[in-house]
Amino acid sequence: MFVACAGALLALCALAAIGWGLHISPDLAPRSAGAGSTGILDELTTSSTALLGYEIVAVYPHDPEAYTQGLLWHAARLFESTGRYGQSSLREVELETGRIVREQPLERSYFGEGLALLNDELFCLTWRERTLFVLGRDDFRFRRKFTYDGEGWGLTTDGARLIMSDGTAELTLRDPATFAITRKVAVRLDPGQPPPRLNELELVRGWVLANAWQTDRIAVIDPASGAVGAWIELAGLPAATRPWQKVEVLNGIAWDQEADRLFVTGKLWPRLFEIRLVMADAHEGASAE
Ligand SMILES: [Ca+2]
Repeated sequence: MFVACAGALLALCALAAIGWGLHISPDLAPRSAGAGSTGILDELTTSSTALLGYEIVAVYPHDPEAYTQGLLWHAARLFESTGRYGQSSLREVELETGRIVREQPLERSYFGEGLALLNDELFCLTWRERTLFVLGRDDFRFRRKFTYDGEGWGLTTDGARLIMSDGTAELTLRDPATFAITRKVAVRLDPGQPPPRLNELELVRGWVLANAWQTDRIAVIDPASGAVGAWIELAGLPAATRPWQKVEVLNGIAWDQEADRLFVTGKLWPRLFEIRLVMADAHEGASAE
């Protein structure tokens, strides 16, 4: 009886594994590289909202213990910030292996959030601790800190200003020397559309890409007007490597500007994806929601 049950269980597991493999293998097959991954963003306008989809270009390992809050690429280096009290850290990660090259933990009383790089300094937000840490890019040493009002969620930069999200549908532009707010930008939505809770950010081709918390979507926002040029629909990304694996929400966007590679991952995802944006649909004068 035991042998029969164990055999049935094994058969079920094998079937599940085969089913899972069949399900994901076509998606995971690398596509031809070289066409550029984000060029389609240059075709967007602020007067209509497009719906974009994706193709998987490459799949890399990602620390399944990393509660990803910030992700960025600079000069062949991948930087990541992670959250949760007692587990928050700033890391430099090797893309191909997921190995942590360098790590700076935050004190247990801080919940790490968004991450931006400006010149040779890393700016790391915290969630409810109202503290921004500034660290050296290459030595990960703490240099300065600033305080701010409200919650810290996502952070990116346009090369001159820091751009921050706080879990609302509003972005704040800030002076990197003082972290003072220089401008607020409310995301423009169609009437009746639920306001997205903007989380991890990345500036790509002049647009702010923002993870909309607890969705599989990224908003493509014009930081000057707040207009949404597109939504990127990322539903179906095979985040887990096992069907029973617990993964959290999509969060984490990085752009390799030189090679035009776009990376996305999520909280506790064992995978990090390089994707190419493709047009899925377009709505003149209307949101894709
Ligand atoms: Ca980012």
